[in-house]
Amino acid sequence: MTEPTLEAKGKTMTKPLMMTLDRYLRTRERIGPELIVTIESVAHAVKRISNELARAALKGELGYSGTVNVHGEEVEKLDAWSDKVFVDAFSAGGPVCTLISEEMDEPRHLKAQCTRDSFALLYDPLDGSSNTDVNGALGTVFAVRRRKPGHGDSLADVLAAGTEQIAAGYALYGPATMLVFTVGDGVSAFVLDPATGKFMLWREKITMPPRGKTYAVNQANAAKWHPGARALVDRFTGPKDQGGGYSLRYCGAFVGDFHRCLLNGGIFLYPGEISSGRGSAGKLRLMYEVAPLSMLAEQAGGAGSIGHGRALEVVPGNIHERVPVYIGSAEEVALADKLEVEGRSRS
Ligand code: P6P
Repeated sequence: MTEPTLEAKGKTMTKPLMMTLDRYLRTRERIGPELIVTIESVAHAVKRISNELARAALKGELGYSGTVNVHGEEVEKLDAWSDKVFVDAFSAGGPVCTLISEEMDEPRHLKAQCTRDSFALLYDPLDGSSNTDVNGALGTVFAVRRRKPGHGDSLADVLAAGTEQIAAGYALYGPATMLVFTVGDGVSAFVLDPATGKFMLWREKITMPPRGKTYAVNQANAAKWHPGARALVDRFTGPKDQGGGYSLRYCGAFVGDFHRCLLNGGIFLYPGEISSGRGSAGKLRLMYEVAPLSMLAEQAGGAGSIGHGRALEVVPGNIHERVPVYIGSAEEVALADKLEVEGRSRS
């Protein structure tokens, strides 16, 4: 029996099909047993993080850990704790043999789990963690890639374009905890029912509006951007009859800003900066932030770009490589690319 596809009727939603994540995973031909186990383990880690975030203030678990990560960013207590939740969830057996995390300088090789059909899991356990202490939006981002047989400790097979991802998704910890992912045949969203601890299907085959009304960027950095990025934001803030009239919505968590684009349309951008070192490529990391969300964007009919090319075609030089990012509705991303190219040709 094929389940009726849940159709979104405008913004009002038909009642969820009351289908659990576990059952949904088993109705999809593209999802084999190893990927089912992997996505269910992600969901388990997300539930633990969701529960902890709800109680952290009461338990005195907010604030900084006192350490700095490989990116030079202060590590929140919950960053480190969330990363350990993932390590624990995937070290107890299963098809994942390599963990690559924003919070780990080097990959974690789970050698005992390496077989011919192993996966690498790439993740940011707690995205937007500067929001932790102010009860703001937070997320988890993940991607799954197949490992090539005989990889050993080499990462050559993982350091490939994002088109190699076989699954990608995120959790958004907001008023509700949502899990949104794709395995390459459309984007599905689940909402965690606190009463049962089950992820319930909320929407499937989500399509991103081709154009939105909001843009998301840290505009305080405008003086450091290339001309194309400035021209793009000038367009959004200009007269409505000249393609402007947009509103700025920026929450400090990539996942939260992306989720708004996925459902309502619009664009998130974190441009590169005219400076040396880190700034020249912007802030966001390709392998466990930009590539996973770019897969989702494309699967929903949107786009993910680095300003002069498709983000999913970028081959990383290292696991923590940063890239500029313009992601969201197809029309806004195409405009971003156009203005970026024009800006560079003039400078
Ligand atoms: P800024 C969070 O640290 C993050 O990686 C993204 O989730 C977020 O969009 C961005 O950085 C915010 O950066 O420079 O605006 O604080």
